[in-house]
Amino acid sequence: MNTFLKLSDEVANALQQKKPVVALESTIIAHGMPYPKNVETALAVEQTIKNNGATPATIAIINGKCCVGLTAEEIEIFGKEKEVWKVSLRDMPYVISKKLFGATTVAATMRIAAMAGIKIFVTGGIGGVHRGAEKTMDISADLSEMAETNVAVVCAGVKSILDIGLTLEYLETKGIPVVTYGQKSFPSFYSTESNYNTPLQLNSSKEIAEMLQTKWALGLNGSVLIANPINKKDEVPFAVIESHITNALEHAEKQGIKGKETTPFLLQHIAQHTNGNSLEANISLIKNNAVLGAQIAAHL
Ligand code: PSU
Ligand code: MN
Repeated sequence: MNTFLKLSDEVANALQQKKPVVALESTIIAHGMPYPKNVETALAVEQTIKNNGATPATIAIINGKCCVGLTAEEIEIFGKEKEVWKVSLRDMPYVISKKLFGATTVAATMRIAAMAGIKIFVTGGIGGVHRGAEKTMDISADLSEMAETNVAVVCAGVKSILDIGLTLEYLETKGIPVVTYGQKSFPSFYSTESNYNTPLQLNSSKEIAEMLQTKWALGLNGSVLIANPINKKDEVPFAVIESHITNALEHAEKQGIKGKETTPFLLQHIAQHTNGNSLEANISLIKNNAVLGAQIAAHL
């Protein structure tokens, strides 16, 4: 086995016995939500996965190892500690060789999940093509990773801090299927709707699992984006969130926020300016995704 990989006993046993395992990322804990809600949510999501018959595997970099399956104490460190790196693919060799704390993004989490043999990964939202990317070229490594690595991603659609249309185009170019669970509209994270229809729709976890198996059996490498709309009662309507996003983007521009700081800055700004409403929506949708992810993993 890869010497940089360290599986918890729980995860190693589950994989050995071919039981369902669901990967989880750590950037959402360290850079996506404030303390202590981040830690509470991470633990609640793990519990939700267990309640639905699968083993959770939260992934992060600790002391030179890609850790798959964290203890509650380790999750607490990632939620609290200020000196945690946000690790996308390009940061992995630096953070691992320097033995720093690294919270993994969707891209890095997928790669490590694949090393461990995990096929399903649950998160809130992926990175994508940013608004204005035709000038900044800010396109998340999450998308190029999804073109390559055979780990399916369950999320709540694409957040409109990104250019949803361009992100869908990019996914199409890279041959990444985008399937929405149970509805025609492509969801936009906080809202069940966006201004886009979903390219594909499936209405059960079983059908989704069958599609994943078919894709990989055909030798078509890469991910499938599984968009799971937030529960209607918890959503923040599209128009409401849009005004906060416009505001956050203006502030980012004024303060010269660039590169890897962009996504965490926007997320934090929106959370602050929606009186925590967006945070509650975020927590609700990720638990909702955990249920679907565990169900799909069980069918695989
Ligand atoms: N979108 C969210 N919450 C998040 C992220 C994105 O709604 O926490 C995080 C994920 O870890 C994602 C990363 O992989 O941000 C993307 O960062 P970037 O745009 O710098 O690639
Ligand atoms: Mn970026």
